[in-house]
Amino acid sequence: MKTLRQSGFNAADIVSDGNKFLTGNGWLGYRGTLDEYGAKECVALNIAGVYDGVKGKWRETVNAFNPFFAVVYSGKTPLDARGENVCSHEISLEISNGTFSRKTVFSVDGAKVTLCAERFVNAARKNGLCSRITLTSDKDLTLVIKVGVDTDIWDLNGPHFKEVHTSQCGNVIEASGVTQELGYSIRTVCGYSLPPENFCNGFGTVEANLKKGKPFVLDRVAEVLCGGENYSGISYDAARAEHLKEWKRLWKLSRIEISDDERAQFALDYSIYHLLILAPKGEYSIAARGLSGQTYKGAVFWDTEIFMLPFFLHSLPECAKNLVRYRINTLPEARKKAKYYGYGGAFYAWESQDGFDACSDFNVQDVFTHRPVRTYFKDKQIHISADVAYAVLSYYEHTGDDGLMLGGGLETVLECAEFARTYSYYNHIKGRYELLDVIGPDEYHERVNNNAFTNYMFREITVRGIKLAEKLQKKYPTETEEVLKKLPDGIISKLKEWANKLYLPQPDGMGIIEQFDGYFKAEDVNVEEVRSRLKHPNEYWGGSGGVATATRVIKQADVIMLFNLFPELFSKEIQKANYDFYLPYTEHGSSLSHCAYALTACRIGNAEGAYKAFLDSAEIDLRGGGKQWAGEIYIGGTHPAASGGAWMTAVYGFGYKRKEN
Ligand code: IFM
Repeated sequence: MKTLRQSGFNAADIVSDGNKFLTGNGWLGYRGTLDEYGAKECVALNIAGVYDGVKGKWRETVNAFNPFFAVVYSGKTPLDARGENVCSHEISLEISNGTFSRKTVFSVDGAKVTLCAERFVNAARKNGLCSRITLTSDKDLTLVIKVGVDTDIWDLNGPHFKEVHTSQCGNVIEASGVTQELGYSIRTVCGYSLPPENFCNGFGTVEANLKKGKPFVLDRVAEVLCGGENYSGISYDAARAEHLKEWKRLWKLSRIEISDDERAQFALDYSIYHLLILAPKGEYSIAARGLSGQTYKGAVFWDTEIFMLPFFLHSLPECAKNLVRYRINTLPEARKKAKYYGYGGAFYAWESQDGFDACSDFNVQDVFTHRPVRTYFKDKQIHISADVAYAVLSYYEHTGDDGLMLGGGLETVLECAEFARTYSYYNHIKGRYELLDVIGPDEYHERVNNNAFTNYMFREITVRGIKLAEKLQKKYPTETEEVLKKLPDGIISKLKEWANKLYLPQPDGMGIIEQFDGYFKAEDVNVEEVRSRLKHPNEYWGGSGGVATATRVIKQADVIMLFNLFPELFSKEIQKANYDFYLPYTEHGSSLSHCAYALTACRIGNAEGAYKAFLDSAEIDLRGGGKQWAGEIYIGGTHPAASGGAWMTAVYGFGYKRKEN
């Protein structure tokens, strides 16, 4: 498997390299940064599913203290990749085993000193991460390495720790803190193969007496520990061995080989790598920007259910179960949210932090006025509940896991359907139920009526949910009755009647499904025209006054998403007509968009379009692409939904033919 390599140093790439060279193990993510970097260079050791909020700021995932700070000194001169004494510099990521390496050659007092460092987040153990520094010189030389656990860490909405303490005991340095809001106690503990001296505030020094041509090695074995967890003290070599073994297992279960196309092979390997480093190690889920930082508050979006889950279902079903369980476990929060807005059933969090909806009513900041903009993602993007139900049903389709369906799965699906039923409005004149005042996947058009994606999704999950209930009723009448008893009386018959009468927008004479009521009446301009109207590069295109709002230009695949989720419902001709119609209006302002078009392109036989969109999705983090700003809010990081979408395109698109019309 190819290694990702990059030679030379460019300060402008520091942030995007942090994403591109990310390592992780599903619980911890360590950005692709250098040992000598600090908070300013966005070093981060991100923890999945551990949240904290600072008063007046958004709650987000917590970054742990950084165990791998190190600067090598020759006298007072630091050996720093940004310095003038650098002869060569290279970083690499071994995607076959999740190891990040750097090799920098310095010119020091007439000697050539090579600094190598490798780092991995232990795939075999949730808390662990290791690093080995190797120094070699072509002359005898004494250097000093400043090492330590850096407590000055990068945060978007921090600082998250109060009561920060550092200490040293023998070879081990520890930094601990308690989070501000929820009071989690989190420690970063790091053991060194040589004891650091001169300890002060989490840092110490190790003297390196280099003998010509003889490597000097310093190992660091770190763990991030919550509450009363204990430091394991495992050796570097033992940790390395278990880590490599686990990566071998992961690739064995997930590699896809592509013949005669190195570029596509690497792009797909890289995408799968990004999914593997996020594979949850427990009943928690995956954030929209993975473990690359705190963007989007470290929250879980529909990205996981619709774009990533398929990979896990096919490759690592035990992780898929964790992802589905996460939603089942957060059903009480979804019920609360539905109730809060005045509905029944379960309205899932648009930005879920353990079920709590972290989405703000003002999720974008205007670049001109610097004022928060009222956005309606939280209260109107109701398709999230259909996405969750769809995921539960897909899990069942793949695994036949009756136990999980009786243990919360069926309840979740029916409650999501019930939510939509209570949200809907009965149009007496037209004799049908309608879903009014919603946002579909295209977030630039807020508060629209009868978004086709939303209506079809709810109809399908309702019909399939009822079938599931009937099947379970036959197999396990008592247990199923117990489940139904927890739900509103007569829920099945009410849902049946509702689903039969729910309005499903139909293709017009040209075969086009209108994205929402009135979409065709919006200004008919393409993406480039709308882009040319921007007055600021980071301006938000949607909301009440956005450049796209009154036009047909959409942020991301919307109607097209339907064809990927329900290909059997639409003929090839309809899919093609809609693909051709919507593509020129699609900005791909979301990383979820390219793969949706890629998948449909595969189905309609548009190989060229499919291949281009596949690469746009699979290479997004290799190219350092994707929007970095929504108004004044930073939204950069990795794009695991695009990685999942690339995987789907390879498997469901290029590699697999579904039964369809
Ligand atoms: O879930 C997406 C959404 O569809 C578009 N905005 C970004 C979110 C997180 O990726």
